[in-house]
Amino acid sequence: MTDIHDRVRGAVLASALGDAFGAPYEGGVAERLLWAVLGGRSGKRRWTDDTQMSVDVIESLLACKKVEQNDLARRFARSYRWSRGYGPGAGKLLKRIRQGTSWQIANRTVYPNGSFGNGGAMRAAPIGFFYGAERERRLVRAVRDATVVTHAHPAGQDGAVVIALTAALVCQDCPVREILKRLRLHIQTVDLQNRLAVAERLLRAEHPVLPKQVASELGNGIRARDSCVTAFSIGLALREAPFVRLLKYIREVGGDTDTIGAMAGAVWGAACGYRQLPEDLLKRLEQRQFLEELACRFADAIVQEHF
Ligand code: F2R
Ligand code: MG
Ligand code: MG
Repeated sequence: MTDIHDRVRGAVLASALGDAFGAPYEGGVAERLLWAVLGGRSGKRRWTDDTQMSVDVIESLLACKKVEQNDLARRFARSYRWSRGYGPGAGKLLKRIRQGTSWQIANRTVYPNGSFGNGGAMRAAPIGFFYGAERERRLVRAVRDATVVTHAHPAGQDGAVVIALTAALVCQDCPVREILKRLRLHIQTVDLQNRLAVAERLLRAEHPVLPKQVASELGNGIRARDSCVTAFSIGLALREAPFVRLLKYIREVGGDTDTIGAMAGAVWGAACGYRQLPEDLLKRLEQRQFLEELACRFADAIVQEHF
């Protein structure tokens, strides 16, 4: 088993764990109650739209060997179930695609300027691994192509670039300073650029930064600008800490905990690999075997393609 294989597998599983263990803490009282009912049915930790859409992306990449927008749209629409807790706009958009509207029209019908939610970023890390950081511009183009299917707004796409490029660079043990430099070259929106500047300051801080400070300075909300750099920063800051500490930190940051967990989990997994994941958490993950097999096939394909 190569190092890269372990890291890709680790990132896919850590992202699913971050989603499933973050989900019970997402949102307000009503959302938590609903999730307690839905999530408690199988006796396992149930994952949400974040993992479902990541599965769709991985299966599409394995089938098409590249980002193929029509295939992604079909898979996203086919997999949609309200009970996985999709974003409100995303749910409407996917139902329209299922009814026959093309994604090029559907992606601007709910919000005429496109969605700037974090739903494109939460599923972006696999694209980073698949394309690899060696050909950075090709990677960024592929991420934007995959994201625009549901998130036409540039901020939704910038969030996805932050997560995918970071995951790919972390896989190569790229230093944080260099990751920030590379991200700045590709991020188009002022909001995300500003968030990166704040993250750089926090990552350089001499003392550990408290979760509350991360939430107030980088955000913890459902919009890409309020969660993607947050997850980036947490994943990098805690990449040498045990996975359970990452989960605890994310709970304390609060807000969109499943998605911050999924994105920070992918960054953490790319740094630490599968072997560092706690078995007792994996045992409690819904459809563990299915996710493990998929992650393994995906890692096989990446190793064959790049190495
Ligand atoms: N659905 C959830 N969580 C339920 C909690 C909802 C919460 N009370 C709330 O609405 O704040 N989680 C899942 O959704 C997130 C991913 O969402 P995605 O796929 O980006 O969906 P959507 O609907 O396109 O965007 C999310 C929200 O962002 C705002 N928004 C986006 N674009 C906008 C625009 N152009 N103009 C105005 N608002 C825009 C809206 O409030 C959207 O509902 C993940 O957290 C996933 O776990
Ligand atoms: Mg979710
Ligand atoms: Mg979420």
